[in-house]
Amino acid sequence: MKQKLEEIRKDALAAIEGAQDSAALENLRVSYLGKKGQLTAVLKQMGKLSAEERPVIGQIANEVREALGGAISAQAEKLEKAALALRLKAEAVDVTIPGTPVELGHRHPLSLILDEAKDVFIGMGFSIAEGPEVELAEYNFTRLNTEEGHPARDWGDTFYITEDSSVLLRTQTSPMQVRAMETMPLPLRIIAPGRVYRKDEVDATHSPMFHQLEGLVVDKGITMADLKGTLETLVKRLYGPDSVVRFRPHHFPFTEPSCELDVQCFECKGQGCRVCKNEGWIELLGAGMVHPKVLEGCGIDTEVYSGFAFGIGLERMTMRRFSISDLRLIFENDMRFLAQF
Ligand code: 2U9
Repeated sequence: MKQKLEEIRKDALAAIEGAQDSAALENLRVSYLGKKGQLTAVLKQMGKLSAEERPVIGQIANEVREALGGAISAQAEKLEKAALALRLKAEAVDVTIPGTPVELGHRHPLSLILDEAKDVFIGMGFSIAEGPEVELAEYNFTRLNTEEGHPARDWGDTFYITEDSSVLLRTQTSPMQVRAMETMPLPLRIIAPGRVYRKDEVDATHSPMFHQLEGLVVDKGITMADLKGTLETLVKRLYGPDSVVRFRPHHFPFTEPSCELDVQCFECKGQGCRVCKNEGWIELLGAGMVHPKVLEGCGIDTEVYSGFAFGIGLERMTMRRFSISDLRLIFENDMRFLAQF
């Protein structure tokens, strides 16, 4: 039996040292020290020994059990450390490597131009009006001196919401200004930027939805001089102090007198070239003195107050500023186009 015990110690220690994982180690523990283990089987034979042999063999058996138990614990600790070291290596995070760059967005060219124009007007004491895009014909036309039968009211040009033509998608941001004149105290200095809608087929210069920036000043003693000074300042702030502007007579139902403002072609200084289609001048906006009927429609005494207004097509201004040849580029959100701004 002594020889058997020595044999078990030798084989077990070798097998324990060779165990590659905790499962193999547990199997070894069961096969040697378990209820049906090899060492347990030998110990069950102890009854057959003489009184002299029993204590001797018993001591050796205990030494073997302790040796195996110790070896198993040591191997388990070794395997745990190895597993931890493996995990630490596999899950190591190198905090010094550069982070994943987050692609930053940037403002759309239309927003860049709108922000610039807003800054100029806010610098001149204007505030910004907001208003509904779904509007009443009353505010979009009637209150702007655009009576029934005017071509702008045609179903072919305007997106109507109701059959009776009383509700529509606003064709200009002027309705916001009418609402402001009805509700805000005078004097008034506001700009009204926003989306407007007209029944146009999409092509390089037209879109059924586009953006306008309109402005309105109502105060005592406002004249065309205020209109011309304000708009010339806008152009010089947007296109540089050497910009040259000219005013041409025009007609709008909501302003009298009306005019259009041209800026001298930056390319040819008025000689005529491809950029300005040989005109020498580029049309930028429309404006005029607010028609007395429009003021009176808002309860404003035209003996005391007068005002001027203007309207700018923002896409047109943006295309000119960034030499964009096709309006559709502004709406298509092609990143190859947008990444240039
Ligand atoms: C009120 C009274 C008058 C706004 C004005 C224009 C001239 C004008 C066009 C420019 C390019 C529209 O986007 S566009 O096609 N607009 O030429 N707009 S005067 O006049 C107003 C506005 C509000 C109460």
